[in-house]
Amino acid sequence: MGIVKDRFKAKADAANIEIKQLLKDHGSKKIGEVTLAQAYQGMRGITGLVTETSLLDAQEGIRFRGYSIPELQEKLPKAHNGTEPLPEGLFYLMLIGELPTQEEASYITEIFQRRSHVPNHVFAAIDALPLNTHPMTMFVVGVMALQTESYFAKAYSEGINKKDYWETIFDDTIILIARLPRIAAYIYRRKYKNNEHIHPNGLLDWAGNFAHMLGYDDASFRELMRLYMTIHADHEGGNVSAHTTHLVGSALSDPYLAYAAGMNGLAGPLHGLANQEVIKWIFEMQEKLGTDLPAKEQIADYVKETLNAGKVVPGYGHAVLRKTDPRYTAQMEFGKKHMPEDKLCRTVWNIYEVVPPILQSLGKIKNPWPNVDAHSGALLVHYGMVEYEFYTVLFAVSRSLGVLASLCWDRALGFPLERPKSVTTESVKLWLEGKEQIWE
Ligand code: CMX
Repeated sequence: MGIVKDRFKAKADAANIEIKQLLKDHGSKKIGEVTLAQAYQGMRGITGLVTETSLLDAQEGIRFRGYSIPELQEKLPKAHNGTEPLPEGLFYLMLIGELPTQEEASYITEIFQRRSHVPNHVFAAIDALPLNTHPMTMFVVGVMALQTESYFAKAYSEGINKKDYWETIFDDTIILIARLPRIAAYIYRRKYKNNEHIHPNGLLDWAGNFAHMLGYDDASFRELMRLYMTIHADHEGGNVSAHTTHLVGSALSDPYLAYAAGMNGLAGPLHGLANQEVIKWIFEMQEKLGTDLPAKEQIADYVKETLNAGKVVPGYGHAVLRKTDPRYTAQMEFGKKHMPEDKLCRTVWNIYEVVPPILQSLGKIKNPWPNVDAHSGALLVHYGMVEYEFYTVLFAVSRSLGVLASLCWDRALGFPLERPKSVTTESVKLWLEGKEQIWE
């Protein structure tokens, strides 16, 4: 892990000096205010975290270290004969803050390959679960079983100096990311493919090898996995999976514990599980209407039915974004390039025309536009991956790149235990009557 680890250390040392000075000069400056509504309603818009790897703009979407998704598609290294970015390159960018060369991305590929061996007890832990267990539960159980390997937990129990925390966090991060595709593919093959497993191909890149182990060797599916693993990797720090990983990591829980906690959050239907919900919802619509290419009017009626039943339209809306998610657009472009006539993709594009005005007409939804999850499933179904309960595991493998690169930064910058203040409604009422102060 030498070169990248040394570079990370040099960047972190420089950042530490800069941040120390910044806090000395400006530490008491106010970064925002908190309203009572924000305290009660999901803390939307409160700036209270530092996450170095990416930044989300409500209008423009995500930028990773300053680069938008189209820019990453252009500038990040590609696989041989490929046109989509290598997620290893994005990981390097998030970790080091600079675009990697082709050699630097290959170096990450190589260290992931060398560290990818998964110990048998992890498979045994997954095998102990009934086959009808949700794949995300299997995945988190697999990650938790792998926690026996944590260098950080071992070093901490042996009394490591706090200035060295980052080093074993870094080692755990690399090893965990390297092993996740094998764990995820094992779950897929166990649950859906008669427990027939496929050996890793040591000549392939991280996402290409993942596609191979899942059992999809089509060159364009590998390209899809490279794009998928890149665009799902990070979405700044406040989303449930990133924030949870950061929060749990702040207790000095090791990367296995922190990442598993974050992925339990990703498994919620308002977050990453929405990708399975989208396809489930479309399949149910197709069945109900008896067609695999419903007309726009039929889609509109089905959307209204969903809303009238008190359910959300999955894949639409966002807590921060206020325009179409560029991750949706990147996938739509992939679909138009590789499968323009695919009926499910065409349905997804028709839904895009139908849903926003309906949501807008309700008058309460802040963002009627599609998010990343509105599109991903249709591309997977095209290649034959119809087992939609598995989709959030793909999201989880990708998300490891961002939340674990961030965790390395958290420890390298010496971020302390996270502990915001909470209040009770009783104390709020007393405060409103002027009888009690509710902040320190
Ligand atoms: N369908 C129906 N109603 C929706 C909606 C949707 N797609 N999106 C928002 N709303 C509703 C909210 O439930 C809320 O209703 P109430 O006031 O009755 O409680 C109201 O509109 C206002 O919500 P908001 O401020 O616009 O959105 P939030 O920040 O509260 O929620 C999100 C954001 C993503 C949870 C929400 O848009 C949603 O539930 N979307 C569907 C699920 C989804 O696609 N999640 C994936 C997000 C991306 C990801 O994390 O992977």
